[in-house]
Amino acid sequence: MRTRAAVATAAGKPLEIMEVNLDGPRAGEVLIEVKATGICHTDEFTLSGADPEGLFPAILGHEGAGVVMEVGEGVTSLKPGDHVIPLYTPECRECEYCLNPKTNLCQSIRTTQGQGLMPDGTSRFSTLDGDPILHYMGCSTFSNHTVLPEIALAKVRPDAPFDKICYIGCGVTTGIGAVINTAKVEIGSRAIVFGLGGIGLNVIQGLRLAGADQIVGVDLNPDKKPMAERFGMTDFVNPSEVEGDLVPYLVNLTKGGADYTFDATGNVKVMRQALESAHKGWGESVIIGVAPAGAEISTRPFQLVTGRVWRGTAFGGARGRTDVPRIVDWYMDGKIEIDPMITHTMGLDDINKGFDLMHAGESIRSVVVY
Ligand code: NAD
Ligand code: AHE
Ligand code: ZN
Repeated sequence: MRTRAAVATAAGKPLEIMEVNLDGPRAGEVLIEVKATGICHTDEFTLSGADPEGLFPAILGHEGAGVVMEVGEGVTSLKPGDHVIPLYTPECRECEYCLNPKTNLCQSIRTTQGQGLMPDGTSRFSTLDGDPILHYMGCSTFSNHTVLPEIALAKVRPDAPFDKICYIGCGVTTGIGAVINTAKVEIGSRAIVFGLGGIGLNVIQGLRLAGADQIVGVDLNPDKKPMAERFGMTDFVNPSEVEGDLVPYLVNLTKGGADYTFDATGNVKVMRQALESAHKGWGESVIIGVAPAGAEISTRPFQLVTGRVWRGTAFGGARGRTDVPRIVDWYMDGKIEIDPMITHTMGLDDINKGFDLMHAGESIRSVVVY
Protein backbone atom coordinates (compact mmCIF):
# COMPACT_ATOMS: atom_id res chain seq x y z
CA MET A 1 0.00 0.00 0.00
CA ARG A 2 0.91 3.66 -0.17
CA THR A 3 0.89 5.91 2.88
CA ARG A 4 2.05 9.38 3.90
CA ALA A 5 5.05 9.78 6.13
CA ALA A 6 7.55 12.33 7.41
CA VAL A 7 10.92 10.97 6.28
CA ALA A 8 14.24 11.84 7.95
CA THR A 9 16.44 11.93 4.86
CA ALA A 10 19.68 13.04 6.57
CA ALA A 11 20.93 14.21 9.97
CA GLY A 12 20.11 17.82 10.77
CA LYS A 13 17.62 18.30 7.91
CA PRO A 14 13.90 18.96 8.35
CA LEU A 15 11.64 15.95 7.83
CA GLU A 16 10.25 15.58 4.30
CA ILE A 17 6.55 14.76 3.98
CA MET A 18 6.02 12.27 1.17
CA GLU A 19 4.09 9.27 -0.08
CA VAL A 20 5.91 6.02 0.64
CA ASN A 21 5.34 2.35 -0.09
CA LEU A 22 4.53 0.07 2.82
CA ASP A 23 4.57 -3.71 2.42
CA GLY A 24 1.96 -5.73 4.30
CA PRO A 25 2.63 -7.64 7.52
CA ARG A 26 4.66 -10.85 7.33
CA ALA A 27 4.43 -13.72 9.84
CA GLY A 28 4.19 -12.43 13.41
CA GLU A 29 3.66 -8.83 12.23
CA VAL A 30 0.78 -6.38 12.36
CA LEU A 31 -0.18 -3.45 10.11
CA ILE A 32 -1.62 -0.50 12.01
CA GLU A 33 -3.09 2.86 11.10
CA VAL A 34 -1.41 5.45 13.31
CA LYS A 35 -4.02 7.94 14.54
CA ALA A 36 -1.73 10.23 16.56
CA THR A 37 1.91 10.52 17.59
CA GLY A 38 3.81 12.65 20.08
CA ILE A 39 7.19 14.22 19.28
CA CYS A 40 9.70 13.19 21.96
CA HIS A 41 13.12 14.77 22.52
CA THR A 42 14.63 11.43 21.51
CA ASP A 43 13.25 11.91 17.97
CA GLU A 44 15.04 15.27 17.86
CA PHE A 45 18.21 13.63 19.32
CA THR A 46 18.30 11.10 16.49
CA LEU A 47 17.37 13.62 13.79
CA SER A 48 20.15 15.94 14.99
CA GLY A 49 22.78 13.27 14.29
CA ALA A 50 23.75 12.86 17.98
CA ASP A 51 22.45 9.26 18.19
CA PRO A 52 25.20 6.65 17.69
CA GLU A 53 22.47 4.34 16.38
CA GLY A 54 20.94 6.98 14.09
CA LEU A 55 20.46 5.78 10.51
CA PHE A 56 19.05 7.56 7.45
CA PRO A 57 16.79 7.63 5.54
CA ALA A 58 14.36 6.56 8.24
CA ILE A 59 10.84 7.21 9.46
CA LEU A 60 11.19 8.42 13.05
CA GLY A 61 8.50 8.59 15.78
CA HIS A 62 7.95 6.20 18.68
CA GLU A 63 5.10 7.72 20.74
CA GLY A 64 1.97 6.65 18.90
CA ALA A 65 -1.50 5.19 19.14
CA GLY A 66 -3.61 3.61 16.45
CA VAL A 67 -5.81 0.81 15.14
CA VAL A 68 -4.93 -2.65 13.85
CA MET A 69 -5.73 -3.00 10.13
CA GLU A 70 -4.29 -6.41 9.23
CA VAL A 71 -2.44 -9.19 11.01
CA GLY A 72 0.20 -11.52 9.55
CA GLU A 73 0.32 -15.29 9.77
CA GLY A 74 0.49 -16.67 13.31
CA VAL A 75 -0.64 -13.50 15.09
CA THR A 76 -3.03 -14.54 17.85
CA SER A 77 -3.27 -11.73 20.39
CA LEU A 78 -4.53 -8.96 18.06
CA LYS A 79 -7.20 -8.59 15.37
CA PRO A 80 -8.30 -5.84 12.97
CA GLY A 81 -10.04 -3.03 14.83
CA ASP A 82 -8.09 -3.40 18.08
CA HIS A 83 -6.71 -0.18 19.51
CA VAL A 84 -2.99 -0.33 20.18
CA ILE A 85 0.06 1.58 21.40
CA PRO A 86 3.39 0.73 19.71
CA LEU A 87 6.21 -0.32 22.03
CA TYR A 88 9.85 0.54 21.41
CA THR A 89 10.59 -1.80 24.29
CA PRO A 90 8.67 -4.93 23.28
CA GLU A 91 7.57 -7.70 25.62
CA CYS A 92 7.99 -11.21 24.16
CA ARG A 93 7.49 -12.88 27.57
CA GLU A 94 9.93 -15.62 26.51
CA CYS A 95 13.49 -14.26 26.31
CA GLU A 96 16.04 -14.41 29.13
CA TYR A 97 15.34 -10.73 29.88
CA CYS A 98 11.55 -11.03 29.98
CA LEU A 99 11.91 -14.01 32.30
CA ASN A 100 14.09 -12.01 34.71
CA PRO A 101 11.96 -9.77 36.96
CA LYS A 102 14.91 -7.36 37.38
CA THR A 103 14.54 -5.81 33.88
CA ASN A 104 12.01 -4.67 31.28
CA LEU A 105 14.57 -4.73 28.46
CA CYS A 106 13.19 -7.51 26.23
CA GLN A 107 16.05 -8.32 23.85
CA SER A 108 14.27 -10.67 21.45
CA ILE A 109 14.34 -8.21 18.51
CA ARG A 110 16.78 -5.55 19.81
CA THR A 111 19.52 -6.21 17.23
CA THR A 112 17.39 -5.76 14.10
CA GLN A 113 15.45 -2.92 15.77
CA GLY A 114 18.72 -1.00 16.23
CA GLN A 115 19.49 -1.55 12.54
CA GLY A 116 16.16 -0.02 11.50
CA LEU A 117 14.84 -3.38 10.32
CA MET A 118 12.02 -5.79 11.09
CA PRO A 119 13.03 -9.02 12.88
CA ASP A 120 13.52 -10.84 9.54
CA GLY A 121 16.21 -8.30 8.60
CA THR A 122 14.21 -6.36 5.99
CA SER A 123 12.32 -3.06 5.89
CA ARG A 124 8.63 -2.73 5.02
CA PHE A 125 9.06 0.92 3.93
CA SER A 126 10.44 2.14 0.58
CA THR A 127 10.32 5.24 -1.60
CA LEU A 128 8.03 5.29 -4.62
CA ASP A 129 11.22 4.55 -6.62
CA GLY A 130 11.72 1.38 -4.58
CA ASP A 131 14.65 2.48 -2.41
CA PRO A 132 14.42 1.14 1.16
CA ILE A 133 13.58 3.49 4.05
CA LEU A 134 14.49 2.32 7.55
CA HIS A 135 12.22 1.82 10.55
CA TYR A 136 13.04 3.63 13.84
CA MET A 137 12.94 2.20 17.36
CA GLY A 138 10.74 -0.52 15.88
CA CYS A 139 7.83 1.96 15.65
CA SER A 140 8.06 4.67 12.91
CA THR A 141 4.95 6.49 14.09
CA PHE A 142 5.69 9.50 11.85
CA SER A 143 3.95 7.44 9.16
CA ASN A 144 0.17 7.24 8.84
CA HIS A 145 0.54 3.45 8.60
CA THR A 146 3.29 1.23 9.93
CA VAL A 147 4.12 -2.43 10.52
CA LEU A 148 5.30 -3.77 13.89
CA PRO A 149 5.93 -7.18 15.42
CA GLU A 150 2.98 -8.45 17.48
CA ILE A 151 5.18 -8.40 20.61
CA ALA A 152 5.69 -4.64 20.16
CA LEU A 153 2.02 -3.67 20.47
CA ALA A 154 0.02 -3.09 23.64
CA LYS A 155 -3.73 -3.61 23.21
CA VAL A 156 -5.63 -0.81 24.95
CA ARG A 157 -9.29 -0.01 25.66
CA PRO A 158 -11.20 1.38 22.65
CA ASP A 159 -12.76 4.41 24.41
CA ALA A 160 -9.42 6.14 25.14
CA PRO A 161 -8.61 9.15 22.89
CA PHE A 162 -5.69 8.51 20.52
CA ASP A 163 -4.49 12.11 20.61
CA LYS A 164 -3.84 11.83 24.37
CA ILE A 165 -2.87 8.20 24.98
CA CYS A 166 -0.18 8.31 22.30
CA TYR A 167 1.91 10.10 24.98
CA ILE A 168 1.74 6.91 27.09
CA GLY A 169 3.81 5.30 24.32
CA CYS A 170 6.87 7.08 25.76
CA GLY A 171 6.79 10.23 27.93
CA VAL A 172 4.08 9.40 30.44
CA THR A 173 5.22 5.84 31.05
CA THR A 174 8.91 6.80 31.17
CA GLY A 175 8.40 9.56 33.75
CA ILE A 176 5.90 7.83 36.01
CA GLY A 177 7.65 4.47 35.62
CA ALA A 178 11.03 5.95 36.60
CA VAL A 179 9.47 6.84 39.97
CA ILE A 180 7.35 3.76 40.56
CA ASN A 181 9.23 0.91 38.85
CA THR A 182 12.86 2.06 38.88
CA ALA A 183 13.33 4.22 42.00
CA LYS A 184 10.39 2.72 43.92
CA VAL A 185 9.94 6.03 45.74
CA GLU A 186 8.42 5.78 49.24
CA ILE A 187 5.77 8.05 50.79
CA GLY A 188 7.34 11.11 52.43
CA SER A 189 10.46 11.18 50.23
CA ARG A 190 12.30 14.29 49.10
CA ALA A 191 13.11 14.38 45.38
CA ILE A 192 14.77 16.60 42.77
CA VAL A 193 13.86 16.51 39.08
CA PHE A 194 16.32 18.06 36.60
CA GLY A 195 14.56 19.10 33.36
CA LEU A 196 10.87 19.98 33.40
CA GLY A 197 9.99 18.95 29.84
CA GLY A 198 7.75 16.18 28.56
CA ILE A 199 9.53 13.56 30.68
CA GLY A 200 10.39 15.58 33.79
CA LEU A 201 6.78 16.68 34.28
CA ASN A 202 5.72 13.05 34.30
CA VAL A 203 8.40 12.28 36.88
CA ILE A 204 6.81 15.04 38.98
CA GLN A 205 3.36 13.55 38.42
CA GLY A 206 4.73 10.14 39.44
CA LEU A 207 6.30 11.60 42.60
CA ARG A 208 2.98 13.13 43.61
CA LEU A 209 1.30 9.76 43.00
CA ALA A 210 3.95 8.07 45.18
CA GLY A 211 3.36 10.56 48.01
CA ALA A 212 6.66 12.46 47.98
CA ASP A 213 6.78 15.33 50.51
CA GLN A 214 9.20 17.61 48.68
CA ILE A 215 9.47 17.79 44.88
CA VAL A 216 12.15 20.19 43.68
CA GLY A 217 12.17 21.03 39.95
CA VAL A 218 15.32 22.37 38.27
CA ASP A 219 15.20 24.00 34.83
CA LEU A 220 17.01 26.79 33.00
CA ASN A 221 13.73 27.84 31.39
CA PRO A 222 11.52 29.68 33.92
CA ASP A 223 8.50 29.24 31.62
CA LYS A 224 8.39 25.59 32.73
CA LYS A 225 7.59 26.55 36.33
CA PRO A 226 3.77 27.01 36.23
CA MET A 227 3.08 23.64 34.59
CA ALA A 228 5.44 21.85 36.98
CA GLU A 229 3.66 23.45 39.96
CA ARG A 230 0.34 22.28 38.55
CA PHE A 231 1.67 18.70 38.59
CA GLY A 232 3.03 18.82 42.15
CA MET A 233 6.41 20.61 42.18
CA THR A 234 6.93 22.23 45.60
CA ASP A 235 10.14 24.23 44.90
CA PHE A 236 11.56 25.62 41.65
CA VAL A 237 15.25 26.27 41.09
CA ASN A 238 16.68 28.05 38.05
CA PRO A 239 20.42 27.19 38.03
CA SER A 240 21.24 30.48 36.30
CA GLU A 241 19.84 32.37 39.31
CA VAL A 242 21.74 30.42 41.98
CA GLU A 243 24.78 32.19 43.37
CA GLY A 244 27.68 29.77 43.72
CA ASP A 245 27.50 26.03 43.08
CA LEU A 246 24.13 24.40 42.39
CA VAL A 247 24.83 21.15 44.29
CA PRO A 248 25.35 22.62 47.81
CA TYR A 249 22.32 24.85 47.20
CA LEU A 250 20.15 21.81 46.43
CA VAL A 251 21.61 19.77 49.30
CA ASN A 252 20.72 22.60 51.66
CA LEU A 253 17.22 22.98 50.17
CA THR A 254 16.53 19.26 50.69
CA LYS A 255 17.96 19.21 54.25
CA GLY A 256 21.04 17.14 53.48
CA GLY A 257 20.31 15.91 49.96
CA ALA A 258 17.36 14.28 48.21
CA ASP A 259 16.28 10.70 48.72
CA TYR A 260 15.80 10.48 44.95
CA THR A 261 17.01 12.59 42.04
CA PHE A 262 16.16 12.24 38.35
CA ASP A 263 17.93 13.56 35.26
CA ALA A 264 15.51 14.34 32.44
CA THR A 265 17.83 16.63 30.45
CA GLY A 266 20.30 14.29 28.70
CA ASN A 267 23.18 16.59 29.76
CA VAL A 268 26.04 14.67 31.40
CA LYS A 269 27.05 17.64 33.59
CA VAL A 270 23.50 17.74 34.93
CA MET A 271 23.63 13.98 35.54
CA ARG A 272 26.65 14.57 37.80
CA GLN A 273 24.82 17.35 39.66
CA ALA A 274 21.85 15.00 40.09
CA LEU A 275 24.03 12.26 41.58
CA GLU A 276 25.86 14.64 43.90
CA SER A 277 22.68 16.28 45.21
CA ALA A 278 21.38 12.88 46.36
CA HIS A 279 21.61 12.26 50.11
CA LYS A 280 24.82 10.81 51.52
CA GLY A 281 24.35 7.24 52.70
CA TRP A 282 21.19 6.38 50.75
CA GLY A 283 20.29 8.88 47.98
CA GLU A 284 19.54 7.33 44.59
CA SER A 285 19.92 9.12 41.27
CA VAL A 286 18.11 7.87 38.17
CA ILE A 287 19.35 8.78 34.67
CA ILE A 288 16.51 9.10 32.17
CA GLY A 289 18.05 11.58 29.72
CA VAL A 290 19.75 10.27 26.59
CA ALA A 291 23.22 11.74 25.98
CA PRO A 292 24.92 12.41 22.63
CA ALA A 293 27.45 10.05 21.03
CA GLY A 294 30.77 10.30 22.84
CA ALA A 295 29.41 11.94 26.01
CA GLU A 296 30.41 10.25 29.27
CA ILE A 297 29.38 10.65 32.91
CA SER A 298 31.88 11.16 35.69
CA THR A 299 32.01 11.77 39.43
CA ARG A 300 34.40 11.09 42.30
CA PRO A 301 34.04 7.41 43.24
CA PHE A 302 33.81 8.70 46.84
CA GLN A 303 30.26 9.83 45.96
CA LEU A 304 29.31 6.16 45.54
CA VAL A 305 31.57 4.88 48.33
CA THR A 306 29.58 7.09 50.66
CA GLY A 307 26.32 5.48 49.74
CA ARG A 308 24.82 7.29 46.77
CA VAL A 309 23.48 5.01 44.03
CA TRP A 310 23.54 5.77 40.30
CA ARG A 311 21.07 3.93 38.08
CA GLY A 312 19.26 4.37 34.77
CA THR A 313 15.91 3.58 33.28
CA ALA A 314 14.51 2.87 29.80
CA PHE A 315 10.77 3.27 29.21
CA GLY A 316 10.40 3.74 32.96
CA GLY A 317 11.13 0.09 33.61
CA ALA A 318 7.71 -0.74 32.14
CA ARG A 319 6.82 -4.04 30.50
CA GLY A 320 4.72 -2.57 27.74
CA ARG A 321 2.08 -5.17 26.91
CA THR A 322 1.37 -5.64 30.62
CA ASP A 323 1.79 -2.11 32.02
CA VAL A 324 0.68 0.23 29.21
CA PRO A 325 -3.01 -0.86 29.20
CA ARG A 326 -3.04 -0.21 32.98
CA ILE A 327 -1.62 3.28 32.53
CA VAL A 328 -4.31 3.99 29.93
CA ASP A 329 -6.86 2.94 32.59
CA TRP A 330 -5.22 5.30 35.14
CA TYR A 331 -5.67 8.13 32.65
CA MET A 332 -9.28 7.22 31.87
CA ASP A 333 -10.04 6.90 35.61
CA GLY A 334 -8.54 10.34 36.34
CA LYS A 335 -5.64 9.00 38.42
CA ILE A 336 -3.13 10.72 36.15
CA GLU A 337 -3.43 13.75 33.89
CA ILE A 338 -2.19 14.07 30.34
CA ASP A 339 -4.22 16.75 28.56
CA PRO A 340 -2.51 19.91 29.92
CA MET A 341 0.92 18.62 28.91
CA ILE A 342 -0.13 18.37 25.27
CA THR A 343 0.43 22.02 24.50
CA HIS A 344 0.29 21.81 20.68
CA THR A 345 -1.40 19.62 18.07
CA MET A 346 -0.80 19.72 14.33
CA GLY A 347 -1.24 17.77 11.11
CA LEU A 348 1.60 15.72 9.58
CA ASP A 349 2.36 18.52 7.09
CA ASP A 350 3.34 20.76 10.03
CA ILE A 351 5.43 18.21 11.95
CA ASN A 352 8.60 20.30 11.59
CA LYS A 353 6.85 23.07 13.53
CA GLY A 354 6.66 20.63 16.44
CA PHE A 355 10.46 20.35 16.38
CA ASP A 356 10.77 24.16 16.16
CA LEU A 357 8.54 24.57 19.23
CA MET A 358 10.70 22.07 21.14
CA HIS A 359 13.90 23.92 20.17
CA ALA A 360 12.35 27.21 21.29
CA GLY A 361 11.31 25.70 24.64
CA GLU A 362 7.71 26.71 23.91
CA SER A 363 6.02 23.30 24.00
CA ILE A 364 5.78 20.46 26.47
CA ARG A 365 4.42 17.91 24.01
CA SER A 366 3.43 18.46 20.41
CA VAL A 367 1.13 15.78 19.03
CA VAL A 368 0.61 15.07 15.34
CA VAL A 369 -2.94 13.99 14.58
CA TYR A 370 -3.42 12.13 11.26
P1 NAD B 1 12.24 18.27 26.59
O1 NAD B 1 13.01 19.00 25.56
O2 NAD B 1 10.76 18.33 26.58
O3 NAD B 1 12.71 18.71 28.06
C1 NAD B 1 14.05 18.91 28.44
C2 NAD B 1 14.05 19.97 29.54
O4 NAD B 1 15.36 20.06 30.10
C3 NAD B 1 13.68 21.37 29.04
O5 NAD B 1 12.66 21.92 29.83
C4 NAD B 1 14.99 22.14 29.16
O6 NAD B 1 14.77 23.52 29.43
C5 NAD B 1 15.65 21.42 30.33
N1 NAD B 1 17.11 21.57 30.38
C6 NAD B 1 17.99 21.48 29.35
N2 NAD B 1 19.25 21.67 29.80
C7 NAD B 1 19.16 21.87 31.14
C8 NAD B 1 20.12 22.13 32.16
N3 NAD B 1 21.43 22.20 31.89
N4 NAD B 1 19.67 22.28 33.43
C9 NAD B 1 18.35 22.22 33.71
N5 NAD B 1 17.40 21.99 32.77
C10 NAD B 1 17.81 21.83 31.51
O7 NAD B 1 12.72 16.74 26.48
P2 NAD B 1 11.93 15.43 26.97
O8 NAD B 1 11.08 14.91 25.88
O9 NAD B 1 11.36 15.70 28.31
O10 NAD B 1 13.17 14.41 27.12
C11 NAD B 1 14.11 14.60 28.16
C12 NAD B 1 15.26 13.61 28.01
O11 NAD B 1 14.80 12.29 28.27
C13 NAD B 1 15.86 13.57 26.60
O12 NAD B 1 17.26 13.37 26.72
C14 NAD B 1 15.21 12.34 25.99
O13 NAD B 1 15.96 11.82 24.92
C15 NAD B 1 15.18 11.43 27.19
N6 NAD B 1 14.22 10.32 27.18
C16 NAD B 1 14.63 9.14 27.73
C17 NAD B 1 13.76 8.07 27.83
C18 NAD B 1 14.20 6.77 28.45
O14 NAD B 1 13.49 5.77 28.30
N7 NAD B 1 15.30 6.75 29.17
C19 NAD B 1 12.46 8.19 27.33
C20 NAD B 1 12.07 9.41 26.79
C21 NAD B 1 12.96 10.47 26.72
N1 AHE C 1 20.37 4.83 20.60
C1 AHE C 1 20.94 5.57 21.70
C2 AHE C 1 20.22 5.39 22.99
C3 AHE C 1 18.78 5.82 22.93
C4 AHE C 1 18.10 5.37 24.18
O1 AHE C 1 18.70 5.27 25.26
N2 AHE C 1 16.82 5.08 24.07
C5 AHE C 1 16.01 4.72 25.23
C6 AHE C 1 14.63 5.15 24.95
S1 AHE C 1 14.50 6.88 24.70
C7 AHE C 1 12.86 7.04 24.37
O2 AHE C 1 12.57 8.33 24.15
C8 AHE C 1 15.97 3.21 25.42
O3 AHE C 1 14.94 2.57 25.53
N3 AHE C 1 17.11 2.63 25.50
C9 AHE C 1 17.25 1.21 25.63
C10 AHE C 1 17.55 0.58 24.31
O4 AHE C 1 17.69 -0.63 24.25
O5 AHE C 1 17.64 1.32 23.31
C11 AHE C 1 22.41 5.27 21.87
O6 AHE C 1 23.04 5.98 22.68
O7 AHE C 1 22.92 4.36 21.17
ZN1 ZN D 1 10.63 9.06 23.75
